[in-house]
Amino acid sequence: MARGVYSICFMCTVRCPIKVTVDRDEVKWIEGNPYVPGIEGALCAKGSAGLALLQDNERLQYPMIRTGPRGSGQWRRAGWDEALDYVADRLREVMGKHGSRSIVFGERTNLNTHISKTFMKAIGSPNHFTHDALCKGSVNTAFRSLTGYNDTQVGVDYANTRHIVMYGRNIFEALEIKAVNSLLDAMDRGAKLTYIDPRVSITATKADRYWMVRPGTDLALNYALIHTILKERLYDEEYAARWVLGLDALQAFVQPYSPEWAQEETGIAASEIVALARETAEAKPAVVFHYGYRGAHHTNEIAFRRSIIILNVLMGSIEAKGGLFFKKGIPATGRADLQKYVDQEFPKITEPRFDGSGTALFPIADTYHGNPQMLAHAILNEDPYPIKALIANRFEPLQSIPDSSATRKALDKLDLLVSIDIHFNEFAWYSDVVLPESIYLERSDSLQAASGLKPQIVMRRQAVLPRHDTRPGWLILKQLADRLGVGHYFPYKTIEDIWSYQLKNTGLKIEDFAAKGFVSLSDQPIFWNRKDGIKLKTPSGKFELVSSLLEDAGFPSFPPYKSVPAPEAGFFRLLVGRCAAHTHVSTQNNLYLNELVPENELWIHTSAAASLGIEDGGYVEVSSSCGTSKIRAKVTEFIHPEAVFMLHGFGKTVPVLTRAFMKGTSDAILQENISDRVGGSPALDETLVTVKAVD
Ligand SMILES: Nc1nc2c(c(=O)[nH]1)N[C@H]1C(S)=C(S)[C@@H](COP(=O)(O)OP(=O)(O)OC[C@H]3O[C@@H](n4cnc5c(=O)[nH]c(N)nc54)[C@H](O)[C@@H]3O)O[C@H]1N2
Ligand SMILES: Nc1nc2c(c(=O)[nH]1)N[C@H]1C(S)=C(S)[C@@H](COP(=O)(O)OP(=O)(O)OC[C@H]3O[C@@H](n4cnc5c(=O)[nH]c(N)nc54)[C@H](O)[C@@H]3O)O[C@H]1N2
Ligand code: SF4
Ligand SMILES: [Mo]
Repeated sequence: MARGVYSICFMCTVRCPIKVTVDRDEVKWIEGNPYVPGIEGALCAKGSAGLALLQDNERLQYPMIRTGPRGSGQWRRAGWDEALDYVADRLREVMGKHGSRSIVFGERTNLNTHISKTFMKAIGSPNHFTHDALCKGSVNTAFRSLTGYNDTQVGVDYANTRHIVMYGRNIFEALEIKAVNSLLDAMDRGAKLTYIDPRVSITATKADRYWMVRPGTDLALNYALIHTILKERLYDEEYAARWVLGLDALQAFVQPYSPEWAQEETGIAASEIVALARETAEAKPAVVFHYGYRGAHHTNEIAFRRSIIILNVLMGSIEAKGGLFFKKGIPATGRADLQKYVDQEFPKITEPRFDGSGTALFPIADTYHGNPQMLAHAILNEDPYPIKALIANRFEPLQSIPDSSATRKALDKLDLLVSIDIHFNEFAWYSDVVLPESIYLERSDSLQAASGLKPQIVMRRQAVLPRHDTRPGWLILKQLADRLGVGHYFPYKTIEDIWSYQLKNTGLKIEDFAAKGFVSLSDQPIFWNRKDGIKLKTPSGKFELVSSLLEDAGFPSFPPYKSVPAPEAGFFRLLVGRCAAHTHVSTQNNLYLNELVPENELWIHTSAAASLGIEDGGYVEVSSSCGTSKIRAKVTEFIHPEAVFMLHGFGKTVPVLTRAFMKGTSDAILQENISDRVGGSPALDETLVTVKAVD
């Protein structure tokens, strides 16, 4: 008989709650969890394609040890004991010769990150990094500089907003189901959407106002908005008087940055900029200037993200209904937080991190996450010390870090490459040992504390038995730890042991999750009082426009604007992004999703294409200072003439991925590895490329 299993989707990182209908160990149907407001059965295309992932015979099926040269595709199947012994032996050798610090563990944050971090603390290495800096490190630092909280502790009240402004936050393609549904409902009730992007994305087509900004100049636009808001006293004066530190300094700073000045730089009419300032002020405090993720990554990104958050502060929208809010965690509901293995006592690690995070290179980046873009530099230059082994878990160094040829060269120097993945990604194919994880439908994971206006705890529960000889990540790491003599930090055998450990002090039980897959801890949204109750964590207890975090590290709070020159003739700024049918580098070979979007194309403006003799659908060669690759052209009016654009995640060179093999190209081949050293993110939209027609 069919039964419903409540769990959490993992076709992308958003982790929507789902209901999986299972009959005799077969998945019959996947839908959004009907009990969750804003989800109510909904799933995106990728979520539905979980069925194709389960049945995919091109995914990793058993542990493997390399037998030929790296990348040759020569493997032998191994049992788990043999593969784990092999990895543990090599790790022990490396640690014996070069110390624990020579081992690096990189992963995309996931429900078991507290276990991966435990693993690294147990073996005594400071070098656990996450993908965070590659995604939104500068957003993280910008929030910390202004509020003392990082970006994951902040949310958007889409449902109640009256006007939302997005800078390349392409929410209708780079989507989160609940946010999209809530925003569409708000728009039905009259909320306005202003969208700014050098490219006409799907979000642009749904906006009330769309501006094709000149690439990389959004900061000029924001300085002009702030200039207008302060000059016309459009801000929330009472809120500013209570909560803001440095308003006078900001006012003096933006004085020269008039809308007329910004018009020259951005290509957006001064009158339009003034109109937006006035319109958003009318809707305040139910206004959101979305802080974004991946749009506009440049070396001055920190200043751009701060300017967006400052606009919210001026509108008094932080902790207002319809604005931004600080996410409330389990303790805000009077219960103790989940217990984490990583909070145990470990021998102290005194070595610095390998990636410059928290040292002179990236002094104020978030050391919890690190700066993975330094991987190749650190390995090739043994700076600050030799690295010898890399374990990548749910992370793809060869496609997710800019300048893949440098990364590959660096990997060649390592003694051990281990991939914990579900697919043969480029890194897995190049590694020495592959430890295949069971997919999300075949495994349970650690509980997730879902903080928000109404905090919850959510459970991923196994729906069916593993189809192949795969294991959950939390078990793989424990079994490695056992072999390295540090198994006592992993006091569990089953997932129930992990759940009980996590829930120990909360007053909740595993059974509480059976009915709906989650436990709600508050019926009412928890807002702090905007008059006197906002618990800011900056030293001053205020929104620090003049930031102690920045200034103590020697960085100005308000760096003067540097004009962005138009690329020289023949050059274009390479912009990248996502589409609704794919997740980063993970889904290009999925049977269903590959059918929807089989390859990426290079968007190029009609006028530029005409002068270069490029035809729509024809092939072009794209070159940067790092590499060259071939891709089909999409000739269109819908992109700024200074830019070209491609989707991230294509260009697979692993032959066993028959559906995605050699389709399109990888942006990481072309992107130069330069960073915003203050915020911590690589400047992924900074690279200039040339384009020429080829056969
Ligand atoms: N379908 C799908 N959804 C996802 C994901 C996924 O992989 N697939 N991933 C999730 C993750 S991890 C993330 S970080 C988010 C990313 O969410 P977004 O940041 O919204 O997504 P991107 O597609 O990277 O969009 C970047 C946009 O910025 C624009 N852009 C480039 N340069 C500039 C500029 O100078 N100014 C402005 N204003 N815009 C510019 C690009 O043209 C592009 O449209 O999406 C999340 N949701
Ligand atoms: N060049 C370039 N680099 C980028 C970006 C870009 O646009 N261009 N975007 C940046 C952003 S926003 C982000 S968030 C990061 C994302 O960077 P990554 O984390 O590297 O990307 P993903 O595609 O999310 O997943 C990486 C790997 O996880 C595997 N995987 C999927 N599910 C599971 C699972 O259940 N278990 C295990 N063990 N593995 C699994 C996939 O097969 C894939 O090989 O990339 C960043 N880097
Ligand atoms: S947005 Fe889609 S793929 Fe991502 S978790 Fe939600 S349903 Fe799954
Ligand atoms: Mo991301």
